[in-house]
Amino acid sequence: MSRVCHTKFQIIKCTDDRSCNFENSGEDKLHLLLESDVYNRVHYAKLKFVEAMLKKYFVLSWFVIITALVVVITQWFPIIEKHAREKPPATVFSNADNANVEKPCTNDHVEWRDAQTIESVEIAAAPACEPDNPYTIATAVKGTNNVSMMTLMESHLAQDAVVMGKDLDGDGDPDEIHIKLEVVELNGFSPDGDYLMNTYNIAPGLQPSLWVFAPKMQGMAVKNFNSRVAHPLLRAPSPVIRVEQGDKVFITLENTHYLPHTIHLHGVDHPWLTAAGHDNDGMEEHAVFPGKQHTYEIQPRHAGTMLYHCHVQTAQHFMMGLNGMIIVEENAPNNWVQTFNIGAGQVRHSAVNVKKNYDQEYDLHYQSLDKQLTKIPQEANDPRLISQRMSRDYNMSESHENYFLLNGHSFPYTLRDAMIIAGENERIKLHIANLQRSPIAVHFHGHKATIMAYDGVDAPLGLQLTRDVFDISPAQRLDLSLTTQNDGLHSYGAGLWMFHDHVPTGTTTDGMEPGGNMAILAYKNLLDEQGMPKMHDELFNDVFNKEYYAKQRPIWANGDFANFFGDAGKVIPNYTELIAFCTVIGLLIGAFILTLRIYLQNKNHEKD
Ligand SMILES: [Cu+2]
Repeated sequence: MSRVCHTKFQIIKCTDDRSCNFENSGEDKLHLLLESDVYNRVHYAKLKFVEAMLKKYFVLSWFVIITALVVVITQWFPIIEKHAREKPPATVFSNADNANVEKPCTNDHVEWRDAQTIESVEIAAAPACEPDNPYTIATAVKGTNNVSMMTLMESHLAQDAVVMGKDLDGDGDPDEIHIKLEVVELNGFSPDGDYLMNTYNIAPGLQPSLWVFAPKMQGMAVKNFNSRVAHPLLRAPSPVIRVEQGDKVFITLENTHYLPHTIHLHGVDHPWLTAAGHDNDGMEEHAVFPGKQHTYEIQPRHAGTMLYHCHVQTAQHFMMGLNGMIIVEENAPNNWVQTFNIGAGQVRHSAVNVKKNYDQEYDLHYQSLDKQLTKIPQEANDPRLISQRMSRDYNMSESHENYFLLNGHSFPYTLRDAMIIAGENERIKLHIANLQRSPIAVHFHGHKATIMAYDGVDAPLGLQLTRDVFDISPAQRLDLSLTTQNDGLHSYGAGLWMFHDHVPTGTTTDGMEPGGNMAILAYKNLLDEQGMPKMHDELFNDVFNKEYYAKQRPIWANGDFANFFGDAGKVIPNYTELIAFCTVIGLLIGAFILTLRIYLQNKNHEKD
């Protein structure tokens, strides 16, 4: 297509757009030029103009455009949120998917719950769903050297885990005790595959890596050949150790772990050096290396609730779980104490003087874990890397407490084994130790307990305070007397009374409630035949569910909550606003790209 054009310009030489030269040819000369040529010339002139403008105002113009863009985005971007404020979403009533609900009680060893006598050791009944192994208890009382092979095998303790020696004072109980502890990693990385080994769930689906002291055991660290689940003896917290006042106690740390550790006996009467002049205080400079062992020697003159913990890279190793209670019981005739209380808390064979004054006894170990710290052993398979990440990359001063445990479990698993189970008019002794990073404020619903000892030292009468909240700083211990006498002061009567750390984080798991160290002071008649509290099934369906702690479950998924509130449906956006918004943004981006192209094109022209 062509047409006649009048122009006062004549193309003298034109090889392409960039090399055209024009000269004034006078009014009398008319030339036919193709339309495209005219267009090219006009277009070129325009480009020159734009280029000049861009050069002059490029920064200014884009400052204006970007400012406009920011204004538009900040004004329009929250349209969905704005919409939710103006017009809340519809309610969705959905039946929760209960496919992942765990059985609240696994009933693995129902027979362990009964009161029984093994090897002439009287073991109290443990009504909770997951009782401790009574054979381990009997062996921990009598010593691995004083029980039958059958009991020893059932106890799963190693032959030299608790060896009882001579009765030095002739009062009918052994006074020379040899204890062996190992160090075990739970939920650690396996070099054999992409999975965790010695798994131990603190709550449904939650497997943070933990290090614990464990009594030296026989056999496999897992349940069986086909399982990666840790043997029940290997669990959090590190076991409570009980010895008698005046006993000569030898605690040997056999370091079965890949990093160096020690045992520091916090608050326990012990000389700085052993009889042979070796370290006895467990400081870092005397670390026990992997594969090595060291024996600490104590002969405590003072009874009370004390602690033991690792003192190598203390902050990290402590928070990984290498801490426990050591309780020195008052000296008494025929006082065979339960050397290990592994796990649940209830002392099923109390010392003589405790039995005289109390109906029951519990050890309550409060502990917290940092999600980041407890992930480190799962992300590397090299002790140097793990150490480097824990002590250099990880910053303890920026640490968090994400999981809160009572006796090694978070709610709802605390309902399986960490309940206090009471009858009416009982007197119960509680040993509470705060082994978490922050202070705790333990509160009992429906009860006021009385402080009997602070940090293992008996409280004088004036300091035997009766309270319903007990503030305990890190590493402190309180011995309490809890009575279930329904007098309106000590107890308000039978119930399923919750007890928990009243610091708001204490009842959460990774920020979600219910969780954390929530447990129940349950009156016996309010437990079902499995030893679980008679609570709404809906609650159990919600929390005995790994989806819940993976934050994949609706907030109110079951029962009355679900029927009343339902779940918030999707917020429907205002489509007109959304389309307009997208169009404007699209145009602005288009304009930017276009001008940038022109700018660059012309820059290239200049170069040529
Ligand atoms: Cu350590």
